[in-house]
Amino acid sequence: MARFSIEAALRGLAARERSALSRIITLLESARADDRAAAEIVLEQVLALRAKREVPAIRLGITGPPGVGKSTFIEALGSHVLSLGLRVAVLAIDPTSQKTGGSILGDKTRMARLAVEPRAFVRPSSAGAHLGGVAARTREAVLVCEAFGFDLIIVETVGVGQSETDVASMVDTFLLMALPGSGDELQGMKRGIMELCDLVVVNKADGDNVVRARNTASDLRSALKLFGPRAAGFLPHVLLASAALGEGVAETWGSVVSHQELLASTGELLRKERNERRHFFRVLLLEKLSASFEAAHRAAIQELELAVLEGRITASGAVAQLFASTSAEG
Ligand SMILES: Nc1nc2c(ncn2[C@@H]2O[C@H](COP(=O)(O)OP(=O)(O)O)[C@@H](O)[C@H]2O)c(=O)[nH]1
Ligand SMILES: [Mg+2]
Repeated sequence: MARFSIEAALRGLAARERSALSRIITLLESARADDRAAAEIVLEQVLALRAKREVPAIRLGITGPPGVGKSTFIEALGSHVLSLGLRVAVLAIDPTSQKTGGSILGDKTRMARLAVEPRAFVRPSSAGAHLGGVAARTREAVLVCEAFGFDLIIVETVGVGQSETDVASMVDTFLLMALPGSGDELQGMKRGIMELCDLVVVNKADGDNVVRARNTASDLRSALKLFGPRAAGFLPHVLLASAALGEGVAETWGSVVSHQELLASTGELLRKERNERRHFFRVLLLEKLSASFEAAHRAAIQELELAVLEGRITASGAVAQLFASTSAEG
């Protein structure tokens, strides 16, 4: 990265300059040791700036299979929120984008208005192989967006693997997007996601799909009832939408706001925030611990890894041996 003036970037952030925001997020994403050191200084200031907010940002996670219309829907929802005079940021995690190289470009055109609007900010990041690492970086990017003063921060993630659990833990409201489909397809929907979500939007409820979408919505309502209400007796809303036609978008925003109000009035928002802080601390601690342990015992780790590869020792035996030898050193 080019020489980075921490002070200039922080001044820019406080003055709500999007270029400063981009530079800070790029710094946070860097794996270089000296960038990481600078990132820690920046994060301290970011947390201080964030703590000065009078009204917290609404943090909304959106997940769903590729092609369900997440990006199109975010453009519509974001535009609606902008029309209410609010500021919106979009952080998109796409583990598939590194392979195809196409989806980031696609997102730029699908979020054309948000990409140019001064009160909006769109940041795609390619998760690649290090999904865990990207989740930690996204968590930090959310903090920076909160410090910047966005009213709504959307984290878009593809519904694959662990990313949705991570994203659910860093947002207040978790929205699942589904396609109109048969009951069989819904059966295949991962139970874990159904348990995590606060809101379901059946998208593409347009043209020939309208009846199918209505049936899907009622199937989903029955399925969600089986899981029982969330904390505070909240049963996830199931809404129909057409991101392409801009239908169901204002209603979805209404549901997000009422979910947020419920979380605030029951103390759940505060509890989430505390859990989130602890989780974040643990994630950073683990990251640091594993990096410094690895650096201190690289040779021994490599030797044992080879023994594991060749079947000379079991994985758990190797870990036990490593810890026995390293703790003997003191
Ligand atoms: N008919 C219809 N098509 C849609 C709708 N929303 C998105 N699409 C189309 O579905 C495709 C995938 O959309 P995209 O937003 O990229 O999906 P993502 O992968 O979930 O982000 C695009 O060709 C969109 O134009 C909708 O509400 N109705
Ligand atoms: Mg997308």
